[in-house]
Amino acid sequence: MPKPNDALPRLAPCQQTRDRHPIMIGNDTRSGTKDEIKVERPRLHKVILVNDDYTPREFVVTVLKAEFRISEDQAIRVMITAHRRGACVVAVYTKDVADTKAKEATELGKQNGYPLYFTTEPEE
Ligand code: TYC
Repeated sequence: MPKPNDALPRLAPCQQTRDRHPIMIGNDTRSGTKDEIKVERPRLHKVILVNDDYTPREFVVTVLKAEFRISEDQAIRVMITAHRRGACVVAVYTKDVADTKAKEATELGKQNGYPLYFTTEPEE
C-alpha cells in the first residue's frame, strides 16, 4: 500500500508550485459577481538535520534512508551538507508529520548512543 501523500518527502522547496488560486463557487445572480471561497493549504514545515562531532556518517545516512525514505545518494548528499555547513533541510511535510519524523529520527540516534539531532521549522 502506498503511503498517504502527506507522508511523502518534498525534497526541493524551489520546485514547489503551490496552487494558491481561490476556488470560485456559486453565482450571485443579483450582483453578477462570483462568490469566492479562499482555500489555503496547510503551511509546510522543514525537517532539519543538525551536525554534531560524534555521530558516524554511515549511521546518519542509515537513519536518513529509513526515516525519510530517500535514496542512498540523496542521504549522503544531505549528510555531507549538514557536516560541512552545520545543518541541512532533509524534506518538508505538514507540521504533524515533520514533528513526528524529527522526533523519531532523533530517537534512533539516542537509542544508539549518538547525539544526532533533527529539528523542524515552518517554511517561509
Ligand atoms: N560530523 C559527523 C562526523 O564527522 C557526521 C555527521 C554529519 C553527524 C551530519 C551529524 O547531522 C550530521 N562523524
